[in-house]
Amino acid sequence: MQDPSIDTWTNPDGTWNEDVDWDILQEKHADEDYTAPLVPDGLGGIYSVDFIVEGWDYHGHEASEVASLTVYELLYYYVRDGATDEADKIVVGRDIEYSAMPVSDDVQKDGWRWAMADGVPDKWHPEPVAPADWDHHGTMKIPVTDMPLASHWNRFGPAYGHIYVRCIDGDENWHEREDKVVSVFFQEDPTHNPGATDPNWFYYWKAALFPNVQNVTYSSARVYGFAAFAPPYAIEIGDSGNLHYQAAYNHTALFGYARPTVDGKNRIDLFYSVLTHELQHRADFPSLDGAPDADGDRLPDAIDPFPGVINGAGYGEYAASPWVGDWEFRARAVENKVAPAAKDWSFRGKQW
Ligand SMILES: [Ca+2]
Ligand SMILES: [Ca+2]
Ligand SMILES: [Zn+2]
Repeated sequence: MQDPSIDTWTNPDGTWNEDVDWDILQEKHADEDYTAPLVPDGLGGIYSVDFIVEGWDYHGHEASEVASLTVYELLYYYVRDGATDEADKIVVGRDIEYSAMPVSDDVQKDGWRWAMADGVPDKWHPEPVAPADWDHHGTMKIPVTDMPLASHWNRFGPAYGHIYVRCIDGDENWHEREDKVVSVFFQEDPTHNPGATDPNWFYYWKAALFPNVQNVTYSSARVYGFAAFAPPYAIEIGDSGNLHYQAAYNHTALFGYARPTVDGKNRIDLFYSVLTHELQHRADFPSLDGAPDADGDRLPDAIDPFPGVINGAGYGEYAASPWVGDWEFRARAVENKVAPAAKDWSFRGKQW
């Protein structure tokens, strides 16, 4: 048989591939590399590839006998949060369950290694929990010392969640995959961040939503929030910035919307709302600079929602104060905020 030649193989779905190798035309033989596709779902992680070599010329066509090759996939079963079994979602400091398996038991598997793909710098360093060493399945955990700086809050999520796993077969061949991508979350707690003193939800949400706003701190002494009346109008945010800690919110129906309720999905919204509220106070507090103020409540007529009435909004909690009620009205009028989901990588938050 003269040239040309074509070698041919089957895909896992039964279709045929053809690879014209023009070197074969000259050499009549060639070494070919073949990268097997991943096993499609539903085939149980195993399939056969049939190879034949065909050739034809002006005189005719010949084909070799079929040579079958069995392809095993190093198969992911799951990488998930251990307590909730949420697939492809893991949380710093919580147990992560993992499992992968070559499907054939007639091939010895050993030398397992699990990791998260290295970055520069390396972001996550999961370690095995049980058993004490890596295996094809088990539990691992990312240490809380891996929590990133606030300005690196978007290292959570899938950005560095690439899972790497490898094993060795009975012929001492290494097999590895790193195409599993999981999203990494943080669990809200009072510490566990490089800032050390603030709750981590405050630490990360402040950076995500208000990265350039200064003089905002967390204070456990505050219920909701507080803005100082004198420069630099420092703001303190309390635990009500997060419904995880406090269910009730003392909100009036004056603005025609319901406060967010506790449903496990809106803590970042509460933080966004409370800080937006305090920032309105910060904007208003310096406003009285000799401008007309008919009712003397220290809100100039131009921005006083009730310019002729002291505490025109009628806030009962401010009845003892001669003037702050209408300031409060302005802050509550702007506080109904919904945070973009992309800003929230908290466990059981908007992207969980
Ligand atoms: Ca006024
Ligand atoms: Ca007024
Ligand atoms: Zn207020």
